[in-house]
Amino acid sequence: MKVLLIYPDINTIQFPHFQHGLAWLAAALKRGGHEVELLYLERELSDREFAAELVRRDPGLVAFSSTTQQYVFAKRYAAVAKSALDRFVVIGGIHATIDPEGVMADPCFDALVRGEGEYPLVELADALSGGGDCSKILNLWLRGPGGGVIRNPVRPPVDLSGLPWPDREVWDNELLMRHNDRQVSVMASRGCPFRCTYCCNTVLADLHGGNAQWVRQRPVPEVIAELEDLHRRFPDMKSLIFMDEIFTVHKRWVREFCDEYQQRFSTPFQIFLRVETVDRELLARMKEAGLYSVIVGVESGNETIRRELLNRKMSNDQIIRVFKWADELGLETWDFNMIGVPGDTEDTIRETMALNRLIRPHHVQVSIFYPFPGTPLHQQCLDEGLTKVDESTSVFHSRPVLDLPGLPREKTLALHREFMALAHEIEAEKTAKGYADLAALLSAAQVHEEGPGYVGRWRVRIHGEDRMCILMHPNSSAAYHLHIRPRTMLRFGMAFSPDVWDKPGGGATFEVRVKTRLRKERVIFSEFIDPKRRPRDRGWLDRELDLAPFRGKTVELTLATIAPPGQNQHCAAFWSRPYLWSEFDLHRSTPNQERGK
Ligand code: B12
Ligand code: SF4
Repeated sequence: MKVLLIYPDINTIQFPHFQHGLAWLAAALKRGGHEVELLYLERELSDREFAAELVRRDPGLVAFSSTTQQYVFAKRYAAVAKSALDRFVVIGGIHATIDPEGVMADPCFDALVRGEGEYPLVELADALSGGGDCSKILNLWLRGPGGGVIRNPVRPPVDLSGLPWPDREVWDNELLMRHNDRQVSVMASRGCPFRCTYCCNTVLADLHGGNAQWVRQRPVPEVIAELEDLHRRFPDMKSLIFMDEIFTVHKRWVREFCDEYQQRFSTPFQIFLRVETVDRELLARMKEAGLYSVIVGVESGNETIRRELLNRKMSNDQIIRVFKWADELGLETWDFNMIGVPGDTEDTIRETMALNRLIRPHHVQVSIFYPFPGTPLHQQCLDEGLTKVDESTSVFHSRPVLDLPGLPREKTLALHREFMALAHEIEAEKTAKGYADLAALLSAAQVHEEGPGYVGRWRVRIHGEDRMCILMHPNSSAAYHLHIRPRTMLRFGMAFSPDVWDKPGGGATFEVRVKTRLRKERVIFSEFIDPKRRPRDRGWLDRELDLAPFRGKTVELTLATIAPPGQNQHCAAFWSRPYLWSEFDLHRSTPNQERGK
């Protein structure tokens, strides 16, 4: 039977990504003899477009996968699917798992799968194609003959060694590579042994018989064999990311993995970790094996909120220590923060900001808390009357949904903006390159702005690559007084925000000018970029200028953007990571700089 997997990923801040759940489902279905296609909805389709796509693909079974914030789209397109094709429509994934009653109340779904879906989905496809009975499939909820809901129990967690590797064929791999900086995603385990009150893992663990059964680590040789296959498939991969919730759960496993990995591969890899699960020695061992970046949940800087409310028992000291070790070892660091949790006040949010100032990650992510149904913290929010209605939204991470005593929603939003500005500042300083990072030094530059807010520091993501930039709407400029060392290069990238690529208007000229004490200003670089008309200009356009003629001198160096008169002033032109670099800075380069990050 042909199964169409549908994954809405609309209006998120994410770029198209590889999703392991879908990939494992596709692999299991193919092994079961079924045909599989994936419809990755990265933009909103009109109902008519969606129906046409469905009719063209003509599946026997329509299978949605959805997170909570994407459920509005899943529900809408499921209704369209029902009327366009009238095939069996099933939904799985985290939202159906944590809010099954809510999902079954929507008549557009014939059934849902709670928890892990490989075996239930294959059994459902088998039953539907062979005319068998699907009413007793474990994990499946479906409509019974009298209109009631049949709620089958959940089977134990699957044995990961019994599954085929996640399928890579149903994906547009070139698109994924392009959008994710040629980073390939892999998973060596499922589940997490911790029980944070806001996290769906806690619900999943309970559903599958408790944390002990829920956490499963794939054997090292199996993971290595899959990595060998991935290196063969994607010879131009730049890095790997292990999407495991916590990569460092079992220290002994990590050491065995590092031994094997280091012998075979040189691809840098990135992981998620929890601070209690590592010590300096383990971090150093992973770094030696190829680790270049760690992603760490900090969530709150207030220890009481973190311990009592979020059930995260680590201390601030532990967090500070791990970031210090990472810095000493030359690892890139990311952290996740959450503001607007019950109990948060302006003061506690400022404590979270202060902790970030201390640990100074290379990338700081700040979300506004959203209570996911089924989690203990969601229940607490309901009990305390902090949230009223279902405020599900696809942009929840930047919109508060709680009414907290002493912290009105507008205040949470204002603090979020302030935290984001701090994040940019920390990142600019931390990722400083060479001996003069012009983005970090912007506040010391003499800025000419054509209008208010025309020049500023921004982090921008294009084709999956984040960069710290100077936004410079034309006609504006920033002039720096700098000493030019021997053998100095000016490195920078030019770009336009993807938001304007398809808007009317033209391009702009990026210009670099230099003035010395004795000579008047001259233009040493000028290039016109127009992503609206030239597809090749859609991306980071990196350049390097040799500043040898100015060695030993103090100069005024100006970056400017210029648009044709009266045109195109809001074209969102960016200078990405402009910095001066001399050969003597070589010893400062880190693996991330080598990767061009
Ligand atoms: C890796 C990951 C990501 C990746 C990949 C995205 C993804 N959706 O998986 C990235 C980094 C892109 C990401 C981004 C985000 N994520 Co995330 N992410 C995860 C994480 C840690 C693991 C997911 C995973 O791969 N699990 C392993 C696979 C094998 O399991 P699975 O995906 O659940 O799939 C299985 C079953 O669910 C089922 N199944 C799934 N689909 C279907 C469909 C059918 C028809 C059937 C039968 C079965 C079925 O079968 C699969 C195989 O067993 C989960 C945590 C978790 N435990 O789920 C959070 C999680 C999914 N993320 C979450 C969030 C909030 C986000 C962001 C919104 C964060 C943000 N602020 O930007 C974005 C949203 C992006 C998006 N469109 O989903 C929440 C979602 C909560 C919710 N209720 O919706 C989770 C649950 C974490 C949490 N806070 O509790 N995430
Ligand atoms: S450590 Fe991370 S994955 Fe584990 S329960 Fe807490 S938030 Fe969820």
